[in-house]
Amino acid sequence: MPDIQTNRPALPPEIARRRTFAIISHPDAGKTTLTEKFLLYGGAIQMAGQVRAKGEARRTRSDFMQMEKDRGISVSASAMSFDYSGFRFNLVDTPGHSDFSEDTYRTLTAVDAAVMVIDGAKGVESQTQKLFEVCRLRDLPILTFCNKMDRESRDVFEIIDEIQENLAIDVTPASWPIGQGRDFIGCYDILRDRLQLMDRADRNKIAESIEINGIDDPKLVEHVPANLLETFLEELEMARELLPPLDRQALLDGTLTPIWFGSAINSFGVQELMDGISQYGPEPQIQKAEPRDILPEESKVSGFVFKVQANMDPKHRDRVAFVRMASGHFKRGMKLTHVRSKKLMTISSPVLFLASDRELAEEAWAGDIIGIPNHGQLRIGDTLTEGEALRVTGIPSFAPELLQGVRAGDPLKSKHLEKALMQFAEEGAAKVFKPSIGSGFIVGVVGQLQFEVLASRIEMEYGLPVRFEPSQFTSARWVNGDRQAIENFVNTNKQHIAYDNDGDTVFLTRLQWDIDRVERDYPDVRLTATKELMV
Ligand SMILES: Nc1nc2c(ncn2[C@@H]2O[C@H](COP(=O)(O)OP(=O)(O)OP(=O)(O)O)[C@@H](O)[C@H]2O)c(=O)[nH]1
Ligand SMILES: [Mg+2]
Repeated sequence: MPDIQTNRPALPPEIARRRTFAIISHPDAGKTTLTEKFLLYGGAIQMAGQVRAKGEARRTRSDFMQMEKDRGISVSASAMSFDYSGFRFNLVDTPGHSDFSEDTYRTLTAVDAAVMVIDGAKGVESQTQKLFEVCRLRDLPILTFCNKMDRESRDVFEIIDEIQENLAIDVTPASWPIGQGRDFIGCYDILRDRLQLMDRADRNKIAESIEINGIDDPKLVEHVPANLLETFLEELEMARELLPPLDRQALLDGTLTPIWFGSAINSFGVQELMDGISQYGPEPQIQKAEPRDILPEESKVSGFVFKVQANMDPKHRDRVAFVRMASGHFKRGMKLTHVRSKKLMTISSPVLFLASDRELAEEAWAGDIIGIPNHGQLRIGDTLTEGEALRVTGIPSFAPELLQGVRAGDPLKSKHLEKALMQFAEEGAAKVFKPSIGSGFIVGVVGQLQFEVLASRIEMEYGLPVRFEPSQFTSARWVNGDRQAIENFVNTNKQHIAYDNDGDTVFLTRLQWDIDRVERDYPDVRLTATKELMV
């Protein structure tokens, strides 16, 4: 049946059943824990590896880097695919910490929806607000999960109000919590009139679910203690009166978010959220590109790289490009045009990211996220097509805000260090500059924690202890202009000049005054804080 609003034909069923989304939130709200439970219900893993307290060893699937395991925080986005009740989920767990937000923002260009996790005790936090604004810019539909309801939480109406006020989006309750903190017993599933009871004894157990025929059903009295029942019925009545009902179109337009309440660690409320994503979440959407947008149902295959990760798995020491398929039906072995270099690439060993491992992807449809192992040809922002010169647009690149020098513990290992740094630069994990005078490297990142991640990864992945140290420079600007203009500029500013990993010229400085001076004295050169990803 054609879609009434867009007048497009219905998507092929294989595409229509795909749900591709990112899980986002302020640090620590429970994204990785929720991801684990999705995998559990998706049948991808038998028993979710508990996400334990910070500092303890963890064994979650999406936090695979050593530093993530050690610290209990996510530092890198990771993708996972699994089937759930007839749907194919492609989920990306993102890091909450703002030092890693470039990764998160890029991920948001590759998904059709976001699941926003809120800590029930904290409500809308600063990073939630920022991420929400990015979703808003892209008109991404948002589904909300209010987590940690097993603990003391804030008043439910207060949380909903805060979302409506701070984020300027309508909220509709998809479920309603019964009891609070230690008295929390479960939720009423508003969309399906069921009572879901949480089992505190077994965290991986599927909640007991009882069908309820309206709020007068005597089963309610049987299962809900009298002291909680009265408050619950009052609240539910108020919620139904004050808050809008679930309207799928409003959700897809990004003007309404349904909210589920639950406790990821207790596997509670997760299945209802997954059913909600299946039933109400968006199908694969149109991808913005130049010179024209890409429709998922186009028969020709296209996709784009939104993340590159090296050394993901010590077993397969290689570099993987994360590719969001934008259109068509991809089959393994296809030859695709790498639009930036205009070269053909045979995609012979694409992988699907499953819970515990990767598997060869024999095929993929628009909406899927696959990994393409490569030797550095594929970079963030690259588009692959069956020949047409399309370029996906809108993938952000952040300006490096902190610069530090880096040195190998063993000075004889500086060639090794260079190799490691180039790898991370190509991955997009840092900007690396080689000053034109002197030796050593200068590394630029967005947030301080990225230095720690780099140091830890260089040591783990290259066996190379390194030291980061203060640099005399604090800002980096790419130098643009014609060749002659750049040459003149370079010759008179040698002590400020460095080259990035592509060999492009960069101006390093400590003072805004210097930047102003260049702009005044060299009208033919242009300094930019970021480098266009696609040239
Ligand atoms: N009480 C309670 N704790 C939870 C729940 N869900 C997660 N946690 C705990 O909250 C902490 C953070 O969980 P994570 O899943 O790592 O949070 P995250 O959002 O992935 O964190 P970052 O990736 O670092 O932003 C862990 O100690 C979890 O065990 C829950 O439902 N109830
Ligand atoms: Mg996490």
